[in-house]
Amino acid sequence: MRRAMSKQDYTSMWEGLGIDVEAHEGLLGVLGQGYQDVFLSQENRPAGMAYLDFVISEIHGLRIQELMDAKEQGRSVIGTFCLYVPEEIILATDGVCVGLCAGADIGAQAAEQVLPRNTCALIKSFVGFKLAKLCPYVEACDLVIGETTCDGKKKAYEIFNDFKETFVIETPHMKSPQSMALWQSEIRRLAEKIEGTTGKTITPEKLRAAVRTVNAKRKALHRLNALRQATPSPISGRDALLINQAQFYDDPIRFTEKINALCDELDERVAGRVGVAPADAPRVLVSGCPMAAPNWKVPFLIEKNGAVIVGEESCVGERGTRNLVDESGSTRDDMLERIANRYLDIDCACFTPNTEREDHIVEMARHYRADGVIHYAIQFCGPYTIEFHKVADALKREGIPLLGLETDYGTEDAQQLETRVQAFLEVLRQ
Ligand code: BJ8
Repeated sequence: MRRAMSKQDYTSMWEGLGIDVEAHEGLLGVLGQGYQDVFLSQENRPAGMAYLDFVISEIHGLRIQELMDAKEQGRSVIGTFCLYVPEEIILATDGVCVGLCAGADIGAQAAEQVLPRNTCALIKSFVGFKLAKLCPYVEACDLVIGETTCDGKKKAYEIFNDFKETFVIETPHMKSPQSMALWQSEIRRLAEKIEGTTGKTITPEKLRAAVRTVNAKRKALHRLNALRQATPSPISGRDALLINQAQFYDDPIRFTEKINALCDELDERVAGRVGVAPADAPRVLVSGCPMAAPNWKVPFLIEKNGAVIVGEESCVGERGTRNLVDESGSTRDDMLERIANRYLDIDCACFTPNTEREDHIVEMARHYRADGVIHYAIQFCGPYTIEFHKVADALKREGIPLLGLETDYGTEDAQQLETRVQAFLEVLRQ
């Protein structure tokens, strides 16, 4: 997003990573404009969002430089695609963890050379970014970790592995004692692989410190979420989404400090009833597939039409941060077990049955006093498009209005989506 932001020239760093600098320049130009329209055009933003503007402005610049510096110091960079990969284990080897799921369709053409066209946009995006040489994060990684969540991802990793070493862990699809035993052994296998890659041993002390670091980050995000219960909401849904997206790239300790400082400011806003939208603006909960950066289309459409998003039931949102790891373990195995327990609680639609997710959506709608729910599914995503039916039943039983949207990363359907969003918000206003 250089055009809008960073002054420094990182060209030689990108060239060293094998990035297609010309195509990458085009990407940054488009994203810089999008950022301007979606975020910087908002009125009455909290001052603390300046930090997030800075993070995003340097997301392919200074942050990549930090990763290269870390590698220089003998630390490894490990990429992940999914919430089921515990960041704690990577941090315990002094590694840097980066989230690689991509939210732009710029590499889709390249991806379609190796993937069917009717693959979900998220998968096409991460494969396309690699094939089109557009992502400095992937290139900086010493290893990437995949998981057997949905069919599309697990098959795409076989192809991705031809271009970048990808270690795949088996995520179960049910939450039985047998699944837990499998999952715990997969977590131990992952820990051994990461130790092998980084050349560092995971000690109980390092693992404990890593658990505390990630728990502190999640607590800061819980604090942010709690503040969004207020009317008027002290922060927009777009900005909250941006924070949730940035947590996958930024240094966790610095990020936690900055989000806590932002929450101090939001505390004052709540006390003074300062909000980003009028008190009678419709309050919307967004639920569904993850919105990886820079996928901002749907939240922008919702908020530009006068509503305020008060929560995200998503992996880039509350599904990703809901539970903490129990910090009480004393041995390495104890702690790995507690980590496994926490991660198997995540209610991704790849699990069956997945009634916890229905319950969480209803709970969140009540907790954030949402007037309605907008369910967002990426086209061709089997788990979330199919689970929509169950979600709709659960919300109907509770009398909570629901709009279901299915879309991709393109802009062709923006007008049609906006018309549907406007009609839904009209219903909420009445
Ligand atoms: S824990 S949601 S990050 S798997 S949108 S690729 S499900 S076809 S991203 Fe996910 Fe982990 Fe679950 Fe979260 Fe497949 Fe659907 Fe595409 Fe998806």
